[in-house]
Amino acid sequence: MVGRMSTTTLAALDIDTEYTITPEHIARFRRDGYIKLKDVLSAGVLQHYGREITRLVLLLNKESKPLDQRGTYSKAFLQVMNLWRQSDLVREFVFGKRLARIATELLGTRGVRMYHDQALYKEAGGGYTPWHVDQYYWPLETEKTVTAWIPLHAVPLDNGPLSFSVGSQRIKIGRELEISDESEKKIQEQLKLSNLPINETPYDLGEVSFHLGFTFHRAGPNKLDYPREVMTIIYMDRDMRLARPMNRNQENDWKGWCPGAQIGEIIDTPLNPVLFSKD
Ligand SMILES: O=C(O)CCC(=O)C(=O)O
Repeated sequence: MVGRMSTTTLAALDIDTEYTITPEHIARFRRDGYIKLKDVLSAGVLQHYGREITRLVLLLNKESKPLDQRGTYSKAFLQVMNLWRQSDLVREFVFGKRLARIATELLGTRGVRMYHDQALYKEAGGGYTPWHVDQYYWPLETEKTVTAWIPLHAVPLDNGPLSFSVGSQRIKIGRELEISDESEKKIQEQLKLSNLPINETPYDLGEVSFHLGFTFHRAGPNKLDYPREVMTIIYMDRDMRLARPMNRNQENDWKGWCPGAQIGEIIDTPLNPVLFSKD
């Protein structure tokens, strides 16, 4: 009886087994620049690790102003980064093979490394997240990067789910804009001209999305009276090399997320462990 119970518990906390990625998933991800996958993580996993992630977000976030006294960026979410370095339990979650294998399959690489993780909690009444591309911030040589956006609960439309401009990873506009009212306005205008569809849909419990570093995305405000709790893991090709920074944010990212890496060399620092490898 005890044996059976512990097997059930272990199954409920599965973060390592393979999630089947089909050629159709890969083709869709590469065409659209993102994919939303259902039933990736169980309710048990999300509750078990989510409790610890929430504890750390409340403990470590540095926001002290009320929402109505903040700018657009800090109204959008409480942001706490590299939680894997703060807690063995979060490290276990972030080092899980299930998500890292999906990232590897979607990118078509030999494996993936950690760029960094971050929790993004949109508070009750929190503002929208402006249109942007992530790779504006990253001093990386290629486009082989993917973010797993992992809601810790179901996210209805009024809770601020992530939305995507479908196929926008191919459009070379707005890549020089940091997250701001300006990026929201200018990118919105450009995307309208491009006539690309927008995917803004709720997330079911256990659903996870994966988006490329150059796919345009945003999130609506949280109109509900409870926070939108999301963990993210940013994966990069395990053979990714450091590029010469092109802006102040990329300089800061180099210092923060891959200190000691050398321009033109593979980013193989203690902060960038390989999370999944095919060999
Ligand atoms: O969670 C959000 O509101 C924005 C998330 C985002 O931009 C990202 O994960 O790249």
